[in-house]
Amino acid sequence: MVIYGAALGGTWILFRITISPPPISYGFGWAPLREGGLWQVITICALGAFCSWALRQVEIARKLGIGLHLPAAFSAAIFAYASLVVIRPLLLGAWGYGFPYGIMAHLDWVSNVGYQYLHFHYNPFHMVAVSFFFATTFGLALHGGEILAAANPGRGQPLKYGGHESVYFRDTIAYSIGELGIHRLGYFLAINAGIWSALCMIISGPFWTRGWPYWWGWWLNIPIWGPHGFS
Ligand code: 07D
Repeated sequence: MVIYGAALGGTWILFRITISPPPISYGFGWAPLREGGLWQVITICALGAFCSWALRQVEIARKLGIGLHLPAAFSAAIFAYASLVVIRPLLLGAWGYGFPYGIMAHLDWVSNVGYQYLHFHYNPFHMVAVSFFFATTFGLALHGGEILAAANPGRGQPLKYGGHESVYFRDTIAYSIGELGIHRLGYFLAINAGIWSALCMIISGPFWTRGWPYWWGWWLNIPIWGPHGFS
């Protein structure tokens, strides 16, 4: 269906191919295939595929007798995707609020939606999501670096394990979270990145319609600044 949609689009330039959602005027109705109907079918298939994928992870985890941490983590990613193409459009009143499937098209959508709220960096939940994304990559780089360092001690040196890794961190920052702990931390950071991304979009429009910088008015208006305040 993606290829059919691309064939209807009049270009085979990879970066320009796009399959757009229906115009807002269709509301929650079905649109003809060429006018967003394909987007609707593709969205249903995508969500079906992602959810079945998560359920297969559950099946395999059960077969192996391990916890359900993997499907739980993947569910955060599915939640982030669903927040953009199902939850937010449902709250705003039309499927047309979903994002288009295309390389440049989805980037343009992100830019346009961002500027609708003047300056998206001021969205407090976007701030939290971005912080979790950065913390996740930082944590993975540190952890990956440490594991590689222990596994590559240099020619002629014995391989090093967890004990050396913990001591390395105790020596550098006076604390080691431990072998299990570092994976709990990574799991926590990464899942929160997805969850706060979803939340930052669900509130944009349905619960806050002005520019995000204005949300921070509460900060300028709190009484500790004195009788005249900042605003
Ligand atoms: C959504 C992926 C789910 C994946 C699934 C599986 C397949 C199949 C098959 C391989 C969540 C997919 C599977 C496809 C593959 C095979 C076989 C994960 C998802 C289910 N922003 N912003 C985010 C930053 C600005 C804006 C998120 C940074 C501007 C809008 C993240 C900056 C403006 C939206 C983020 C920045 C703006 C976002 C995205 C910096 C524009 C969103 C990650 C440094 C002017 C989106 C829920 C994500 C969002 C989003 C980061 C800047 C607008 C937190 C670092 C100021 C409109 N931004 N942004 O969601 O939250 O991951 O979506 O400037 O919609 Mg932003």
